[in-house]
Amino acid sequence: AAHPTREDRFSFGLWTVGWPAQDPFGPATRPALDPVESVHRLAELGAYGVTFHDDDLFPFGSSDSERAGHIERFKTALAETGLVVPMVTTNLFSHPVFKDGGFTSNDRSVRRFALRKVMRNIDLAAELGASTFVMWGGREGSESDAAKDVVAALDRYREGVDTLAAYVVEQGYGLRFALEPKPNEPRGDILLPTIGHALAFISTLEHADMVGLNPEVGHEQMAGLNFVHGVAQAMWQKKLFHIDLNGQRSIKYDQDLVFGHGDLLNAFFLVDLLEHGPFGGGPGYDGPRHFDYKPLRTENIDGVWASAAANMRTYLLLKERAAAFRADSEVKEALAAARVLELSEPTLAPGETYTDLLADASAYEDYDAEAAGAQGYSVVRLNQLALEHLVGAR
Ligand code: GLT
Ligand code: MN
Ligand code: MN
Ligand code: MN
Repeated sequence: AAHPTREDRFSFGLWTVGWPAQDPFGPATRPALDPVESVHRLAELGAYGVTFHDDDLFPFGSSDSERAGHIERFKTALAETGLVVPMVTTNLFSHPVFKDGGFTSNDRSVRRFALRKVMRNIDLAAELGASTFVMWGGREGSESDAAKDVVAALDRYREGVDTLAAYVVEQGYGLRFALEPKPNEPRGDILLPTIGHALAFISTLEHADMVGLNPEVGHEQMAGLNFVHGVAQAMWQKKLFHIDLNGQRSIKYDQDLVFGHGDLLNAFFLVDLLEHGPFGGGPGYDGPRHFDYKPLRTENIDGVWASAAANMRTYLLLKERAAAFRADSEVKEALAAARVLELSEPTLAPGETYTDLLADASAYEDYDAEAAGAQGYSVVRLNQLALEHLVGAR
């Protein structure tokens, strides 16, 4: 059962398996990978989709005919393997022109160039049948509070997303945008640093309905936040348009580990939420299970494909364990003992108003707060049952 198939809808960025493992302290340890080979290998391993930045497919500055040639080879590989392109994104962070940002560079000409680069790539995304267009603003930010007017930057960020949304609507493209938060790296501080900041920003947009999130496991964890909580709120606000699965071990640089190779218990509850929805009922997540990770710098090409397979196998193993957790009668009893499902019951009765609440002496005047304060919630037993399912002890 832990063998991936197309129905599992696993997808990978070309930049993940294709990362040659250069870092700030040393050069690449692996040769460049041909996107065509990545498409074939990912298909053989059981993925259904592949995603990319414009610059992953054709080098920045390619002539029109070079660009077309790269796209043609890629399309042939897609046709040969049946892989689809569910998501496309734009590189607004590598070239030095973007060193102070794309949509929010202090230099207006850079902002205009960035919008044009994205529009061109939106056309390609539509041509390839993608449904989601990710925007990760890695260079939108600063290292100095003197050097960036954050209020003006947010105006320009909104202007950029509004302009691009209007373009998508007027072209009749069936695309939705997914903003990807990250707190820092490569900038000292990045705008829209967390799921919460991004959700608040989206609520100010002209086309807020077509803009959601692409949260990444490690990015919330870099900020010390609980990824499951963030994803749950994104789902609650119907903004979980896409997801970047990977692993991170605590607050430090962006590790982009294999999914589950970081906070494993949080990964278990994440898969449980995506697959089964909240405990009290409601939909899970039905989009692609997209891996955004980096094969370790220690690995050669065999290790690259082993790590791609590991992402999918870990997800499927956690999915199995989560299903067993949900089906276990002792877990059901423990959920009831912890009163987890009681939270789905509205606090006021049907038709009840605050006037009725004020008149209810049992809610306040006669309420035994001491007794309620003395009760236990049996959380440890429930959590231990989850852990035992996770490690295969049940
Ligand atoms: C880059 C970043 C990722 C984003 C990608 C999309 S690019 O690798 O670190 O988290 O998802 O632009
Ligand atoms: Mn990351
Ligand atoms: Mn990354
Ligand atoms: Mn990502």
